[in-house]
Amino acid sequence: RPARFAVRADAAQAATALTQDDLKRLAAVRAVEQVQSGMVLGLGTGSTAAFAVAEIGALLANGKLSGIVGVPTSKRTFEQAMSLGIPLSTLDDHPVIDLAIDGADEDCQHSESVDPDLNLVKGRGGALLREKMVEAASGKFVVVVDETKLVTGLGGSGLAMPVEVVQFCWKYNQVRLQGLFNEEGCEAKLRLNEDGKPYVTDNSNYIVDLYFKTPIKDALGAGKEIAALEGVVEHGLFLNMASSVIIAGSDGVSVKTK
Ligand code: ABF
Repeated sequence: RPARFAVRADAAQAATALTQDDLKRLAAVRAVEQVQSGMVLGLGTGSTAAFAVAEIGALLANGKLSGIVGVPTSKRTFEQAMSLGIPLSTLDDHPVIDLAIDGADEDCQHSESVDPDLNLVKGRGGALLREKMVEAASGKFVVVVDETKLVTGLGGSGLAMPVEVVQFCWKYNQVRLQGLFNEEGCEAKLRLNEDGKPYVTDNSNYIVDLYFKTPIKDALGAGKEIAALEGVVEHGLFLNMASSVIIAGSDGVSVKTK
């Protein structure tokens, strides 16, 4: 299926000596330009998405936006949005979302010049399940990242690809996940807090992080195999879900669109 690929580098945004936080804010603010009064919004999680939530809160406070309803993707985002006075709801009450804005851990640049993958790894912040539910329910899902998130193949950063599993017999699933990707030199590790206790998600589950040594060969196939394991709740491969990715870098802001 041929895909149209649009990159818009905005020279006016080009800047030097911007911090990573500046870049995150630039991407987030650009995404919020798509928000219109009356929209139901998916509110992402993480430091980049938090800039978008803050911007939405500011626009509501100064009257430039109204009638917004936000559906948060984590308890953290719920707290932030509440503190900003953003009216909130749930997927139960608002199952159709107009626009979701969220960050990512990896944005795949695999075949950038021909076909934008817009495939992502998400969930290092631990919110992957609610993020995937909310973003799958969104008519438009805009991803905001700084340039450090760009990779040439998912899993290629050497950092975690998270899998949320039920607590019951989590080791059983750790071993099965390890077994799926042994040949790819993957290590499956239970995510721990600083105190050495297991990290518990907002949904009372554990996370097994998969560390690949090289990019995942077949991300679509890998996602299907992981999801087929009983006791796996969700995984952090967000494939073919994003409508666009806004990338802020030292050369400016660019937008990849399907
Ligand atoms: C969420 O926040 C997660 O899916 C992802 O793990 C994380 C990215 O955080 P940050 O913007 O702080 O890098 O979007």
